[in-house]
Amino acid sequence: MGVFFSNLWTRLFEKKEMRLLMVGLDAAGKTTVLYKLKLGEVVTTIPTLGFNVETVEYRNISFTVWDVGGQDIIRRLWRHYYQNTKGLIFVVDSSDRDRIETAAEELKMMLAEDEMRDAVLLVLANKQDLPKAMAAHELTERLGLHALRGRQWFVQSTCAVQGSGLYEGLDWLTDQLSKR
Ligand SMILES: Nc1nc2c(ncn2[C@@H]2O[C@H](COP(=O)(O)OP(=O)(O)O)[C@@H](O)[C@H]2O)c(=O)[nH]1
Ligand SMILES: [Mg+2]
Repeated sequence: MGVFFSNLWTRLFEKKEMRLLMVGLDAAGKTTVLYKLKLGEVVTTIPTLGFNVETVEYRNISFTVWDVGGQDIIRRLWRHYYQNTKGLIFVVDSSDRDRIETAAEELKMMLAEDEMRDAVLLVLANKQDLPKAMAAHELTERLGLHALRGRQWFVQSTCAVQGSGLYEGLDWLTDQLSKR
């Protein structure tokens, strides 16, 4: 899979350093996505108690990953990572109907951040292999994506454990970013 991505991202190599954030509720599948991409060494840092950040540097692109949700005191620390964000990847466990509203609220809060103003949004509708998974169109509705104004967004169905859909999702994202 790594080969696919190196081809995909040659388009962006000319450009300067960019940061992609990948967030979502815990257990959505973010860490699985990160490892499946095989971009490089995943570094886990714990800047403060209970707040794990995973990063991968790949050429001029840095991936920064953490779990959203939880206490406001931790929330404030996230801002440090928002700077220069070009793309937000929001990972959802499509089978987790109990927490889809929480996920929607978290997404809304992230997008309201000033530094996220120009970021394109890729939603990974993950765990599509599970029987009760919500389809992309239902997630689109539950996340309120049609109500977003002035935002480029896309929902990609994925199964991170198999790696399916990841390439397509990131292809969309890099397409959007290379157009800029
Ligand atoms: N069935 C299924 N399980 C998945 C998928 N993606 C991740 N998981 C599982 O969900 C759990 C949480 O994944 P993880 O990547 O740790 O989530 P994170 O908390 O968002 O980093 C793990 O047991 C994964 O194996 C998927 O597409 N389908
Ligand atoms: Mg994780």
